[in-house]
Amino acid sequence: MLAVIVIVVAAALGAGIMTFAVGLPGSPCEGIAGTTRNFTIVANINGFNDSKNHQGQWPIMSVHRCDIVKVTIINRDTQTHGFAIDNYAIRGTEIQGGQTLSVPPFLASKIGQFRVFCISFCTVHTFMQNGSLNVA
Ligand SMILES: [Cu+2]
Repeated sequence: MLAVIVIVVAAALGAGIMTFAVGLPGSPCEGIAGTTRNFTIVANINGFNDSKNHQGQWPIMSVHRCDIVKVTIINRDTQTHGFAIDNYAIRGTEIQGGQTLSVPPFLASKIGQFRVFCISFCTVHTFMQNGSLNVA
């Protein structure tokens, strides 16, 4: 029984890695070789990429469906900031002051506009709630 459980877990983990690499069988990205899209977000006292001085959605990251998205966050502030993306990185991550962090790359398999926001309460929090990942 234990052996069966181990095999099932191993298969699930393997499938997880394959899902990341080529898309789930039968998924919209199966057989599609997307482009890797790199984005750099600088967090500081003016928000994400100066979002405090932008109206509406900012920053905006635009990709095509089935692209692989890599986001690097550079925190040039002294305080901690957070980073999350609806649907794709919902748990989010925190970046301490002065640190740089790369979000685990993900496959943009779902079309839509997904909110990008800070999850760590900070002095410019309200200016860090309306970024967007646009998957078209
Ligand atoms: Cu914040």
